[in-house]
Amino acid sequence: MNLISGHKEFAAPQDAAIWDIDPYAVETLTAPEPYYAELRARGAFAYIPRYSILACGGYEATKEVFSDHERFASSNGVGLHDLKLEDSWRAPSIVLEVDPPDHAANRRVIMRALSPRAVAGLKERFRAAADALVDQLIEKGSFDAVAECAETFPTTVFPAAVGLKLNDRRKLIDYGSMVFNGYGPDNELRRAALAKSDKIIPWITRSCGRGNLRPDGLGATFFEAADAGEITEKEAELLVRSLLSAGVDTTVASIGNALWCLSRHPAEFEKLKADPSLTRPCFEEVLRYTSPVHSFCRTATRDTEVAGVRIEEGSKILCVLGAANLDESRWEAPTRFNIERRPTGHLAFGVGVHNCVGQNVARAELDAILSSIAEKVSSIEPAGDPEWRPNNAMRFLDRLPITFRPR
Ligand code: OVM
Repeated sequence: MNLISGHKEFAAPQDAAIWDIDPYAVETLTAPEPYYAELRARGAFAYIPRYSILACGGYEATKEVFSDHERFASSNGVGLHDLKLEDSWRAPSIVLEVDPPDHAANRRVIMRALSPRAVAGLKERFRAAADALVDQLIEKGSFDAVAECAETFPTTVFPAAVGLKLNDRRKLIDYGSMVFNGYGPDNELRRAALAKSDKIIPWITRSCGRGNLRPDGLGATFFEAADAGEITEKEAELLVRSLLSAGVDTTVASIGNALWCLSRHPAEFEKLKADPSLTRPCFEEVLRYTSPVHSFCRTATRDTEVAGVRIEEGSKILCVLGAANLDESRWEAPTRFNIERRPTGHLAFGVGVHNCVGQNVARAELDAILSSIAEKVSSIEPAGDPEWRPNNAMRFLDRLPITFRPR
């Protein structure tokens, strides 16, 4: 078997367009909408020769691949590298990078830790932290919403909720960069992120140990499951690692992207101020409109067919969630940011057995920060050009200068 970009090389299927694009070029990652549109226009799947992958971005095909864990496995990895064919830079996640039936038991342990009741218990602290931060930002007036809000808020409240004793914002952000850039090809982004391994991995590993988690945090519940014999000690540590992998960059992206949307669509912010019950629909629309996780892969477990395209066993499929969430055949005026849309069925949290298990925590964080802003801020104004931060799996900002005027 020939390996290409870490997975099995396969030929273009007969009915798929062949497209010589680099989805991982910095220009594509920082301005993806034209790539999303062209991907959808080329049919259900496009074969990309340089990586030997099939990319899909139409809503229906993307949803079909993502929903069917029997035909499209996660255990070969959700990035380009096939975890079954190559050693990875980290041990595979026991929830993200695993298939049923093993997946279910591990996911159940996380679901218990992140239950609606457990998350309800965090809301007051999230809101108090949001209020304190928003007061500070109003005091400043103009600031970089990435460094001073989007990165600050989750790296303050989330490690505290997990019960992490060794909190270090910078290391959490650098680890997130390793995880999400790690899903891409061996490009400059991936190499630069993984170059920090020597500093970050020992710290993350230590942070996930039982002794470094407070007994009242979410992480400690995994060790209760270990004590009950439900999972092993090592598995409990890996579940803490999953929280730290999945819970930081995703919410950093969501907050930054939300402030980008609201600062560029002031009429939508006016709607939010007038009706606080739009906080949650506003977040869902930010997710649909910006897709913080822009793409994840699946691997065909057998010869199969989707939308009339024959897919051979072992094919790596790049599911471009960002493209599916802007598909004009699924959404009316998809390029319009409309917080009253209520975009049920968006794929930003995935779909199927692997759909985001932390979505209640994400919603609680965004609810806290957006409600606080809607109550305290009269206008969110651009104070300079936004800069996007290229990342092999995330769509988020590097810099967003804005001004908060008090209400
Ligand atoms: C994990 C993990 C890592 C990254 C993302 C994710 C979006 C999960 O290590 O389990 O979900």
